[in-house]
Amino acid sequence: QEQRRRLLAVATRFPLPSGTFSYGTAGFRADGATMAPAVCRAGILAALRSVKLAGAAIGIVITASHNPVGDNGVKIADPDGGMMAQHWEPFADALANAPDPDALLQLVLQFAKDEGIPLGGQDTAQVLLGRDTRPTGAYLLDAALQGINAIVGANAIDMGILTTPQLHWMVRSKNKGAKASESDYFTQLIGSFRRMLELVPKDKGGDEVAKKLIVDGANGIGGVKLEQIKVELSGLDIIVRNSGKEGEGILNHMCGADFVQKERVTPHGFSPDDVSVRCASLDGDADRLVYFRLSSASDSRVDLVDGDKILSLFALFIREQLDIINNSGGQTNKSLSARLGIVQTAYANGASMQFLKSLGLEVVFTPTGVKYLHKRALEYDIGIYFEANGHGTVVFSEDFISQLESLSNGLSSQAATGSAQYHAVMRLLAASQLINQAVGDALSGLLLVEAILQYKGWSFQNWCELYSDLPSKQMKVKVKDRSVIVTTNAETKVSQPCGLQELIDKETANYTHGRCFVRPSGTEDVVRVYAEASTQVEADSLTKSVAHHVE
Ligand code: 16G
Ligand code: ZN
Repeated sequence: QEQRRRLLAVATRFPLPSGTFSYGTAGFRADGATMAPAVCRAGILAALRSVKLAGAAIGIVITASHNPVGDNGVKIADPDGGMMAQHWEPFADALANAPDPDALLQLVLQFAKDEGIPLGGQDTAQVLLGRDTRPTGAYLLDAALQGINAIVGANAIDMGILTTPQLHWMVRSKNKGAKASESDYFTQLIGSFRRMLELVPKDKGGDEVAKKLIVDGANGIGGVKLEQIKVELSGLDIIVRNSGKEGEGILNHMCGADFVQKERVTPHGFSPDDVSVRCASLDGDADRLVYFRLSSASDSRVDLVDGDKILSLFALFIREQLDIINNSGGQTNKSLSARLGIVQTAYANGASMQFLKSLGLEVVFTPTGVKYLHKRALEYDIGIYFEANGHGTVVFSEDFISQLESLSNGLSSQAATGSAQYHAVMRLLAASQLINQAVGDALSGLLLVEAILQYKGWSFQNWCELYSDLPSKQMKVKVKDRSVIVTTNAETKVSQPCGLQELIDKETANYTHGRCFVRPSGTEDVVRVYAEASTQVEADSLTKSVAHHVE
């Protein structure tokens, strides 16, 4: 009775606006001012999910990532810190679109019955909440709290203004029974970064690797957090631009990882004086990371290091440590059995795939969206995934981590802590602590990049030269109904409408190294066209001619 009363009351307080919500690739997203009903319902859903999972902590993040400051959104994290299990998405959609309080109540009761979710108990659910710096954030956080509190026995914990990956990390840590506050997060990041630097060979690091790093914070939360910890990152001299301070500019406007990766020009706040300095760019909620460098002092074009090249650096480093451990013929003849897998999407530059395969690595593809890549990466002992746009991380299996731990114990009991093998084991352990295994995290990714550059004694230029990107082009095409396009094979082929794939193949055959695919966007009402070819002119022209067939 109390449960029914609360649900009806909260649904009455947040009547549905016009338009429909769809959980999409990354949760619900819309104009921030219209989001309260959907966010409130996401709160109900998160609490139900926690009840279903025996009270395990669930996360809610209120953010619209790289989208304009007026937008906002809501996303739910599962107990392992990853994205909410996909089989709950249809319920999320139904709940968000329930037309009136009665319909909402019936939907919840029916779903609870079908899923075996016991309603009405005490202390049955806990939900951690975080939000980014958007002006509608506090208002929407309140709507989420009201949604959570509409489920009897649910406890909500507001973790404050955070990056998206911080909240995912907290959920994961909490459910592992580990410390889960923001200061615990920073302690882990700073501590493991320091250990990585201590393990840099003495002949490396030094002067080749410039300590200076300029970070474009997208005027979002990532810059704020980086300012907070940068003094503790010895070995790095970090300057934050677009830090989100009063007067520095608008969130994601002419800055941030999405802008830099798509436009390939310097973000707002950079000048010709920055030429040749290593720069990084985060997005508004700090789950995307790209690097860049001003190409010349005379214009604003940049040399871009995208997610593919970050992935390649990580893969190279991890592969090297595994080789040291297994081939050093050193103190122990125990070797590690580790399945190392790389996960990319169709947007990965063809040159990156060639490079990774030339290292003998297993490379697989999934559709766009972190939820698909992450899940696939978990199938390996070490799974490395990245989207070209800078979303990505490394995940380690528990079994592999315990193999490393026992190897390190064995080596130290043999007084072999000076061996190359021991150092490689310790580097992998430190990397597994530094990288955020819940979800892609620009801050932790940035520190891992910096540690690896120092380890290798590499400049930005050395990193760039791992391989050269094939020229590529992206275009959006506005269509009446994007759902008429259906794709298969990790979005590389069109299965519907009939005949479109043949047209794409025919156009592509006219170009050397030509590759092209089209897919309906998961976040906007458009169809995206992507093409690669051996010159920029050819890539542009292939994109254009295929876009013409889509219109
Ligand atoms: C979302 C996804 C991102 C993906 C993008 C594609 C997450 C956390 N974010 O931002 O991974 O690259 O959508 O957008 O999964 P699109 O479908 O509009 O091209
Ligand atoms: Zn983001």
